[in-house]
Amino acid sequence: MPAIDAAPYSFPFEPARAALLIIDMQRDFLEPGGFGAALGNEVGHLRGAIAPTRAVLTAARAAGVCVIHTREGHRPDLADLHPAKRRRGNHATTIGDAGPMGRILVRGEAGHAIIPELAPIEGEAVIDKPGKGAFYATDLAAILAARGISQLLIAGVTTEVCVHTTLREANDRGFDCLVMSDCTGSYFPEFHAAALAMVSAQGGIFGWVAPSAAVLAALA
Ligand code: C5J
Repeated sequence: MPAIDAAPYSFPFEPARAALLIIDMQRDFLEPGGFGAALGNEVGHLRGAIAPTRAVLTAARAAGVCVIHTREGHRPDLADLHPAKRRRGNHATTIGDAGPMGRILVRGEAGHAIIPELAPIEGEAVIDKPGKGAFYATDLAAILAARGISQLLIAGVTTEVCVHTTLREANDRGFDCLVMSDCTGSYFPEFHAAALAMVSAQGGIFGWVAPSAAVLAALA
């Protein structure tokens, strides 16, 4: 079994029971003019996660490891958008409003798409989620169960929001989760560091953390 060198101890990787889960690597979060920018964030902070995630994605595909992508966003009629989520922050431009990449965080709009560098290919599930966690109001749990997946290798943005929410949901559902430190990113570098530290603290209370190099070594 190709163990992955991780914190707080080595991850017992089982490729046939693992999925690479890439969270919300969408134009709305990573490019100017999207949801992240509308909240006042510097989107450039997230772009460092793209190249390492692409390397892991390429290696996972070559190794035959299941790949699943998620996208945060809402139906065009916003029927699945809690008013509280829309109101939150009291920003001038918010979810459903028009922006340079179409309506913000709305399914089917240009900004909702996964960035071209990490675009899904045939056979890879894409989970559309209305919340921060990928299990809430989605069929992710059913898809993982049908494929016999019990381990998640997690990449994506942002570390302390959708990555952490999904990780916590997965942990409570019995999945072993490994978060890749350089394949995740936050608009706030200090939140990124703290969020990663929270995962592996206390003997791995939420799971494991490793750099992509360790995962690539195990996939090779
Ligand atoms: C946020 C996410 N930050 N994908 N979404 O609103 O982390």
